[in-house]
Amino acid sequence: MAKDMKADFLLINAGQLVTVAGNSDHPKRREELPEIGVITDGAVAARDGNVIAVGSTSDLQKSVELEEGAVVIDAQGKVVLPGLVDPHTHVVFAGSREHELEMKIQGVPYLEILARGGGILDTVRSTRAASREELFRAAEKYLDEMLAQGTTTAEAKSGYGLTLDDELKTLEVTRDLQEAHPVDLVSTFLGAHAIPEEYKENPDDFVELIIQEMLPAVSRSGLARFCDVFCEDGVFSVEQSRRILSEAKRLGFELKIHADEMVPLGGAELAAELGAVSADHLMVISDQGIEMLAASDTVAVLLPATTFCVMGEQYAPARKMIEKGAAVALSSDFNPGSSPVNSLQIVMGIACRQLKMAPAEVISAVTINAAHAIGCASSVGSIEVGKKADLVVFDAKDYRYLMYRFGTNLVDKVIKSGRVVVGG
Ligand code: IZC
Ligand code: ZN
Repeated sequence: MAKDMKADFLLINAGQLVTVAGNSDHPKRREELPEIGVITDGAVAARDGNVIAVGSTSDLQKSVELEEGAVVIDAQGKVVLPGLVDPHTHVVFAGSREHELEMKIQGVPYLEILARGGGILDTVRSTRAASREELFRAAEKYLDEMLAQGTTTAEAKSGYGLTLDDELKTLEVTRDLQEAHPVDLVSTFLGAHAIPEEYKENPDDFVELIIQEMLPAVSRSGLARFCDVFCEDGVFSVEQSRRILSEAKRLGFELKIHADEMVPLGGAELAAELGAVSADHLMVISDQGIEMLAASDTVAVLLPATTFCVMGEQYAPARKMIEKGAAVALSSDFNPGSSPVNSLQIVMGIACRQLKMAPAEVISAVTINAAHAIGCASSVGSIEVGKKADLVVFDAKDYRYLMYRFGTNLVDKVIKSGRVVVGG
C-alpha cells in the first residue's frame, strides 16, 4: 500500500484504543451509551494538532508517512482514551473552605452554611480580595492537576465576584488561562450564583442588576459563551432563574442551569422549556423532569463527587434517566465548597458504584456526552478524523480497570493537540 498520509504525530500499540466515535452530531442515549468503539492494537495519526487517521497499528504503519521530527509514541499495550472533558467546574476562585468540614460532619446542611454567610459567600470575599495574578496562579495550579489526571477540556464558571467588575475580572482570568494553559476552557457567566451580602434584604434588586447591567456588559465583552443560574431553595427561584436565563438567551448566550440539587424546584423542567444545553446536578429531579429532559436536546450533567462530598444520601437517579432516554454526562463540579475534587478518574469510580453506571457508559459520559454538554462535540470528545488529537494513555490493559482502581492517578501520558503535555 502506498503511504498516502503525512503525519507529525503517531501513537501505536494501544492495547485498547477507545475511540467513542460516531456521535459528534448528537449525544449518546440508552443503548448507545455503552458503545465506545474499542480498537484492539489501535493507532492514531495526527498532523498540525488534528487527527488524520485512526485504525489498527499495522494499517496505520502501512498508510502513514512520518514527517521529519515526528513524535512517535509506543503505547505498549495500554488503554488509550480521548482526552477527558469536564463540563462543569468552578475552577477560578481564591481561598479554600476546609474549615467547613467539621460543620458538615456535624450535619449542618450546605444551604444552612450559605444562609449563615459562609459557603459561596466565603469564597466571594476571598475572590473579591484577590488580584488577577493571584486568581490566575491558583486556577493554573488546579488546571495542571486536572491535566495530569487526563482532563484536556473543561468548562469554567464565574460566580465568586457577584459585582460586575469582579465577575469581569474572573472571566478575564479565564480568558488568560485559555490562552496560556493546555487545557481548553469554555467560559460560563454565573453571576446568579448566590445573593451577595449587600443584597441580602432585597434579592430581587440583585436579579435586576444581573438583567439590566451584568448580562449586557458580559455579552458585550464576549468573555462567556454560556450563562448559568444556581436555581435552588433560598438562592434563585425558578421564576428568577427563568427571567435571567430568558434574557441571557435573548442576548445570545447558550444556557446551563444548576437544577434540582437539594430541593426539587423544577429546574430540569425549566432547562427543557428554555432549550438549555445542559441541566446539571439533578439529584432530586422529578419524574416529569426526567421525561422532559429525555424528550429534549438538553444534556443531563451528573456530579456524583458532589453528593459524596456533601455526604448526601440521594445520588442522581442515573439508571432511570438513561432508561427514559436522557443524554447523561458526568463532571467533577470542582469548586471549593461542595466538591474539592478535580479528578475525573475519581468521579468515574463513584459513578460506577453509586450511580450504577457501567464502565463503558461512564466513558461516554466523560468524553463525547460531556463534549455535547459544553457545545464542543465537533472538535473534542472522541478519537476521530478531523478532531483535536487529545489523547490519554492510561496505565491499564482494560478500560474497566480505570473505574475498578479508585483514588490512584493511572495516567501515563496526556497528549493535547498532538503534543505530549504530561509524561513526555
Ligand atoms: O462554592 O459551594 N453548589 N455552587 C453551587 C457551588 C456548589 C460552589 C460552592
Ligand atoms: Zn456548580
